[in-house]
Amino acid sequence: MSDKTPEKAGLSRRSFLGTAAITGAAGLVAGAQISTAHGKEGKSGAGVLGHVGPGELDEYYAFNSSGQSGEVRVLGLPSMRELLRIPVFNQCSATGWGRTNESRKILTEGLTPETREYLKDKGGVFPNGDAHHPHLSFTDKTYDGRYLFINDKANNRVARIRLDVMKTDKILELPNVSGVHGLRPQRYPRTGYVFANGEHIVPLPNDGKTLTDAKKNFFAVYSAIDGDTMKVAWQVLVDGNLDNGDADYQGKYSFATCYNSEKGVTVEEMSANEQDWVVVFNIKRIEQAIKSGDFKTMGGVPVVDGRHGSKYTRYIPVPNSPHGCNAAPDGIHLMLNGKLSPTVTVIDVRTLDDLFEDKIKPRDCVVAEPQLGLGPLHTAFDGRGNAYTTLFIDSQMVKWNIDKAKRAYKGEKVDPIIQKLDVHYQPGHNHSTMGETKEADGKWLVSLNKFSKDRFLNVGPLKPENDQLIDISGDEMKLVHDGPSFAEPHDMCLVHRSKINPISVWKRDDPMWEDARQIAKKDGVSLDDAAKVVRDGNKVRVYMMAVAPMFSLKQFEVNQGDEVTVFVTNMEVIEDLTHGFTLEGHGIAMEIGPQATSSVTFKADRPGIYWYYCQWFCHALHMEMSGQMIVHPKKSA
Ligand code: RUQ
Ligand code: CUA
Repeated sequence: MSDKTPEKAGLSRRSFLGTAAITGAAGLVAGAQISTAHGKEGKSGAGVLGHVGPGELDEYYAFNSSGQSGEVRVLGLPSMRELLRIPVFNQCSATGWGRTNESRKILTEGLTPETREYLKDKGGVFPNGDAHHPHLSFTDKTYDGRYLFINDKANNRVARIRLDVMKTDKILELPNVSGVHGLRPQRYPRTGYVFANGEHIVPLPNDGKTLTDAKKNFFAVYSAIDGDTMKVAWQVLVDGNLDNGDADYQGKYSFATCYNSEKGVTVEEMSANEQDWVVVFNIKRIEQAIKSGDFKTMGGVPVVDGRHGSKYTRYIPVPNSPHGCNAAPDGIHLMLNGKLSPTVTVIDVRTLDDLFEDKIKPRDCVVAEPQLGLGPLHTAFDGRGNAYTTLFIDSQMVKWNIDKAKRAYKGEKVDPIIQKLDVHYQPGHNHSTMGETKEADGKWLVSLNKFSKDRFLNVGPLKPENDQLIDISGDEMKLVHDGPSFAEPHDMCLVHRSKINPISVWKRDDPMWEDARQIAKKDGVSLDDAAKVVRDGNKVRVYMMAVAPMFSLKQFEVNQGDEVTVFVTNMEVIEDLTHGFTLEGHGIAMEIGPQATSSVTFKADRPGIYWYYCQWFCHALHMEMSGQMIVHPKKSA
């Protein structure tokens, strides 16, 4: 917390609030009361299954992607209560994401020059995203609580969310790629790389000069992003397309499934082959290729040729149009979910060194291929040797034993299937608590179902999805809870709360508003103590503070046609005391968290009086927390 509290900034809280009477009302500030009352730990698993009582805290965070809604949602588990929405690729009416200068910088700085040019007369930022795969950063094979990464299939981007403040801080557009789909961070030694799959095949460069002959001219590209700098480290050109991916537990290999080895453009063409494949990427060899210059620079990044015959990749045949790709917490097994085949193909990653040395054939890496049911899409794990696979067509979750599946593959008469549980309906992803880390604890499983049909009150033609909570702590899976969710969570990470330690009050030196800090410095003001209007030609910069229930500027005046930037700093030092700044008639609203600064730039081209107000209910006198922008009309010539 900054030592620049309002008192130190020369503004006593009392004088800032104006009267002692109003100061007395400060006791009605919600945050002041809550700050000492911490909830009790939820008794998850005890008492009523999955029930977390009023005032009790959940044991797990669930980070839920939101598909075409473009955001990330944070839930508590097992209660499945929604706690937060983190805007990422979308525009947010509450927080001003997409409108504030801070968010627009993040939304624009990672775009390619071509996209920036394209968006120039279209508002400068993409209005949408399609976020499928949220995954946290790792250190030594488990979550380290630093970041969450997520893909945008719609506009070819990867975003990073800071988990200390639960805000997006970087968004990178990948060049050479069409449809960023599968995404996984490196598990060991740390993240490290964030691997992202290009799903659609396109000509390279995709500049209109080549438009036909997909088989010969179209390609997919695999990307490794440096998770620390959020820059592309390298890319690999592959045969076929790429769907989902994962990384191993050794830091040696990463993987991507391919459902279109045919390089078809119609459904018939894409599903013609009985087998497609999983591509295995040899991270060390690719790093050496980058060092020794065995790459082409395309779209400003190094691209290694990983097509058939390359020493950087291997293609292991997998039936049939495989989808999900899941590394087991035992660090040994990789599951490739057959989708059009009723099987899951299991690879032993310890065989991969020999595969790259050409001592064995690709299919020699397969150690099991159990028949599980129709439409296997994704697999989760309990850390006790069992796997849980979603069956999209059968609308079931199947629990099976990895070791038994291996014995059956060798010819032993044993059934790997332990239980099939009906889910409602058509599950896509599933995720188990800590299930993609070495600390998989086998307590809960969520089935993310694509259809809810009759499970909830009818809300018209657009039904919610249904994220179902399943207790997997015992021998039998037990369905515990139906969780409706709006369009359209794909995947979810279930993280023990001990891994996540967000702050409640921003630090004044946070990099989020570094630009604002620099601009203020040039104007000779400090964001921490400002109540000031600076005119600079036809640019006007307005600095103000927010402390319940007032803005430090009750009024500011500009001329029609001025470019106005408003900086608001929230000087509250207690938790859960967010203010807002909404300027009526101008499409402007922003969130300002405790000790944060937010800014917004707009053209004042409507003469008149416009009220601004705090849109976050913050005080008994919240309605009074307002001020006026006076816009003087242009003098007619
Ligand atoms: S995919 S339903 Cu976009 Cu994760 Cu498998
Ligand atoms: Cu500040 Cu409402």
